[in-house]
Amino acid sequence: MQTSENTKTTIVSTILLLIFFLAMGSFLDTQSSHAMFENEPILEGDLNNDNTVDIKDVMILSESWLDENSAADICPTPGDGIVNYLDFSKMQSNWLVTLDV
Ligand SMILES: [Ca+2]
Repeated sequence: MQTSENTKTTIVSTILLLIFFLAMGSFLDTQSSHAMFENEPILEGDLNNDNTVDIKDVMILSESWLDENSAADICPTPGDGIVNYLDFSKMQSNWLVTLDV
């Protein structure tokens, strides 16, 4: 019973975070489609390595929610052992950013 409630709470929390994340993204200015730092080789939050942080990356992170030892564990660098709101936050900071390669 407790596990079922925890699972339900986790799912609801994940959905709320996803909605929040998407809402924040819609308000972000797409001022630059390029990386902020010219020599930055890695775009944090680009979990599928297509040089853009977008909904595909959010889906990967959501599927890894609360997982340990996941490639989606990107914050704090080099990861803290769990995929959680810190990783969502880091991804949000690069939302819709695209690297020219
Ligand atoms: Ca990507």
